[in-house]
Amino acid sequence: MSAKKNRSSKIRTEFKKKHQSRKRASDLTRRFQQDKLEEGEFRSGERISGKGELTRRRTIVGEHANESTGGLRISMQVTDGNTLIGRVMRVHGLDCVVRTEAGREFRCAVRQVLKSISTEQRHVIAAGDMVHFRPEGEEQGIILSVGPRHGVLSRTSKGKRQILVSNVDLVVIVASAVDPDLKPHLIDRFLVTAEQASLEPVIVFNKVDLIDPSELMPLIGVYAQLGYQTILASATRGDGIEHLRHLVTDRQSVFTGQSGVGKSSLLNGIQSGLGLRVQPVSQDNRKGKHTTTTAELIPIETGGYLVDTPGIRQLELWDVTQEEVAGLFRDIRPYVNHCRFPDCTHIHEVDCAVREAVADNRIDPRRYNSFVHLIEDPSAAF
Ligand SMILES: Nc1nc2c(ncn2[C@@H]2O[C@H](COP(=O)(O)OP(=O)(O)O)[C@@H](O)[C@H]2O)c(=O)[nH]1
Ligand SMILES: [Mg+2]
Ligand SMILES: [Zn+2]
Repeated sequence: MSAKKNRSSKIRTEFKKKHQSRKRASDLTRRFQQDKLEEGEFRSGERISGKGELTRRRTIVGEHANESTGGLRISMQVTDGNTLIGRVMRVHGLDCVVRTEAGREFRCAVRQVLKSISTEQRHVIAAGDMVHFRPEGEEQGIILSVGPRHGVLSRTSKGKRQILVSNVDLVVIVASAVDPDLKPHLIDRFLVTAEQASLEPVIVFNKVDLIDPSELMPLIGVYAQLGYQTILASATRGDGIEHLRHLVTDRQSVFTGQSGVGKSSLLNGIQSGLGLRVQPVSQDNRKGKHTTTTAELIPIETGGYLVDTPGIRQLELWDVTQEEVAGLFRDIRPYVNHCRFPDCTHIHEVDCAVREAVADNRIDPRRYNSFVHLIEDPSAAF
């Protein structure tokens, strides 16, 4: 196992040394993205990168790769050497805006063949996707293929799965200590969403300038014990901004949380000059009227992307079934197989190991309450 791992990382290192030594050292995202592509269906294709964007380049790692991933399909499409790789910043209907690693943006349409492949999904392309495209002029292009996805946030709408954003590395759950009041139940909901998508969450408690931070310690203690990273922040005073910036650099991060908690303020703090609109808490009653329902990526100057989800109120509990919920609470999960009834809901049954653990304080009663709320009202509005 470990020998295999070592071997592949060695291959990758040699590859970087040999072929990427001219790249800037700060260019981790790009390297990361290329590694991703090499592992997926782009593997055996010709890869285009580097200074002259349209120069052809062979993917060295491909020689070491096994052939089981079906990369041939792609290589046929890129033989003219006139293709680029980019990341989808946002989707507008059947068009989308794709950004290359050099920062050029192209408005791209989706190739007909790809459209017809898309039977399961409403859109074959989602924000965050890595795509291969053929430029048509300076600002337009045609998407030929979509790279493998990880970190997908999706929801089912009218019986169809809609991918909101793909290739997410981090979910930043923003809560405010006050104004609006701290709602730990809401944090727990977002945690469930992150767990379900297997995404790393970090919990930010913003507006700590308005409270005595020691008030938050019991709550933070519970989350820390579950292994969740927490940050105390104040967008106005600057607390926690450096830490956050460090976390999001070279990754694709989704910020989520109730409106008014300071998401835009934090994002503006992370990237000066971003200029997202900050709204007084009380004026936020007209949610999502004129906005789209898709996500939008914002490039970070130091590398990485922030994902803004303007028309999406919050990360909701997409595609989480009721039976699944207990397993998505890290503290409840260990007990679910010890209940008397295999289909125990952990709410009212006798001999319920979960309820016993709550009674003994082995599970935090407040967390259990969140669980019950979530089961009883999965789509509760906040
Ligand atoms: N006191 C204080 N106010 C903040 C802080 N962060 C944001 N705010 C205020 O909270 C309100 C909502 O901020 P905004 O960034 O628009 O929240 P969003 O809806 O989550 O994007 C604005 O009036 C901000 O000035 C903070 O750390 N401390
Ligand atoms: Mg905002
Ligand atoms: Zn039970």
